[in-house]
Amino acid sequence: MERLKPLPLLLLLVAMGQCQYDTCRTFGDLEAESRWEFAACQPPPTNMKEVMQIRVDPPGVTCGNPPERFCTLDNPYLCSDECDASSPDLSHPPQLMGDRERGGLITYWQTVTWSKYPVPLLANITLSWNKSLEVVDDLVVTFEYGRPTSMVLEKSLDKGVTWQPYQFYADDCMDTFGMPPKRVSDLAPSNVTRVICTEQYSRWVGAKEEKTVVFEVRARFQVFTGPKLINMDALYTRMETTKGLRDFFTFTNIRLRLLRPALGGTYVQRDNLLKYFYAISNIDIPARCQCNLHASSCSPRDATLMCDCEHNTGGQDCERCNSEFTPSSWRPGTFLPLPKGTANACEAAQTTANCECNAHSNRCSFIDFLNVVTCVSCKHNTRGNRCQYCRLGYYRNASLALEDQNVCVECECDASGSSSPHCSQSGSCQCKEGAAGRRCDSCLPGYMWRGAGVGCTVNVCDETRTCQNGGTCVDFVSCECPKDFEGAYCEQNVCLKKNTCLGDDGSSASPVTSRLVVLSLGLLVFAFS
Ligand SMILES: *[C@@H]1O[C@H](CO)[C@@H](O)[C@H](O)[C@H]1NC(C)=O
Ligand SMILES: *[C@@H]1O[C@H](CO)[C@@H](O)[C@H](O)[C@H]1NC(C)=O
Ligand SMILES: *[C@@H]1O[C@H](CO)[C@@H](O)[C@H](O)[C@H]1NC(C)=O
Ligand SMILES: *[C@@H]1O[C@H](CO)[C@@H](O)[C@H](O)[C@H]1NC(C)=O
Ligand SMILES: [Ca+2]
Repeated sequence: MERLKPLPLLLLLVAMGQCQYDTCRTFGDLEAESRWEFAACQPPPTNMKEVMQIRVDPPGVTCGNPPERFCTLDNPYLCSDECDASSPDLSHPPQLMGDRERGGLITYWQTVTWSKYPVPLLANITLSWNKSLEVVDDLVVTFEYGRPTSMVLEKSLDKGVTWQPYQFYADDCMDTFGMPPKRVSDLAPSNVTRVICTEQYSRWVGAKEEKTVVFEVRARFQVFTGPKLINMDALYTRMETTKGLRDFFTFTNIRLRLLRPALGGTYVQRDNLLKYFYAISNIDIPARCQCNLHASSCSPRDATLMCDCEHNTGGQDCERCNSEFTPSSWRPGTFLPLPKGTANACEAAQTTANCECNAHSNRCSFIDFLNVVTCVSCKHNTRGNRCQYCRLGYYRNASLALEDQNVCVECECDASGSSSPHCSQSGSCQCKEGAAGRRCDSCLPGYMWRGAGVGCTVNVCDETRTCQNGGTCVDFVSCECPKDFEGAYCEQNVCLKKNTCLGDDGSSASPVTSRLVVLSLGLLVFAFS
């Protein structure tokens, strides 16, 4: 890997600010060789206890108001300790669960004692960030004076609106929660997100021996990566492809429901209830901001953590496109292909307009609440919100691509022969009676084109509707009859009508005509033939 000198580095930084780039990169110093390190975009992990809001329920469960003496399980007869909320040295407020301890001094939150036994001694500790986070290592809760006999770890994904159990803890899982005891090491890739009850952190081993209750994240990762977390790529691939896996490690709030304090390995002793209480000195939450793989940092703004979104995304979790980008082009970034991932940047409205609008418009407008794009001013005789249809009076040339400039062909329906200027998808115009052809510019048999404004009219006489008795069809409109005949088809013999035929030679009457006359005049005429 080539060492980057100061000038190229500066250029790269400038370039980064201007261009879209596919990956987040940091300038790493690995084995004394400085180089760019490419990785999927995610903020570095931090201990989120530094920025958590702590709420303890019920109100008044914190000791010291009024001041109270307490004993310990290790030595229940030495009860010289006192909790007094009004004294800085003797108070144990909730924020001591998240403080930085200095000089080896352990500071802790502590509850009232179980003096109201047998009413259960319950306490809820709710930790809130108002931001979705992704846990990256074990959550560790440190209990002074013994770990609870039973408790539930819960989480919320929606800022505290709904909650779900994360893990159950009891010295007897079956007895307390009706669940068989499990360990995370029992889990396989197929059920790594199963909510289990564990007895590992609740059995009495002495108050000073084991102080921690752990939610094992590392061991769950190891199901995919192997025991030394070497194959992180396998984890990232799983994160991409296994539904619900990322959600499992994501939360906005964590709640500890403390259900029963440490009992010292025996039954509750009613004669000394001052030794039963909860005390927590520390809660470690190693996590990172969940930014949908679109940010490499996360910072507090107005006391709320916000992702510093890249890739034209915005919002607290980079969960949408910035306003000048096409909303529907939003995708989360991905870890794949490993190791750099794909940015899936939001697309600019101008560049997407061309493909969203089938190359017939370069302007879109967005209807935000419908999350749809509508193309503006479709050209090339197209219409529709994606310019995907032909304007009325045009039809699609099916042998051309939708993006072709000539895709819409004018119907050219003949104004005289058509009843509408619009045509069907195949280009057929709607013809008036007697008209025919795709454009309705010709006539059916028996009809005659009469020119603009008229179109086709039915023939009065033609080859099938012949003029009789030697009459001539003039312009398909009328029969011109010989002397002595009249009627539309010259079918009437004038002398017959006037009874003047005897004086004529009748030479023009052919046998055919005679028979036709027979048909029309009946028995009276029959006598003449
Ligand atoms: C703790 O929270 C649960 C809801 O998860 C609620 O039902 C319960 O009453 C709370 N307990 C206390 C002591 O506030
Ligand atoms: C929580 O975060 C949202 C931003 O997503 C912000 O609008 C809101 O004010 C925050 N609420 C509190 C209580 O800080
Ligand atoms: C998880 O799956 C493995 C293998 O399929 C099985 O042996 C184990 O019992 C399961 N664990 C739980 C908690 O269901
Ligand atoms: C449709 O497009 C093809 C290919 O360019 C062309 O040959 C044909 O004439 C077009 N048809 C119409 C009706 O314009
Ligand atoms: Ca502390």
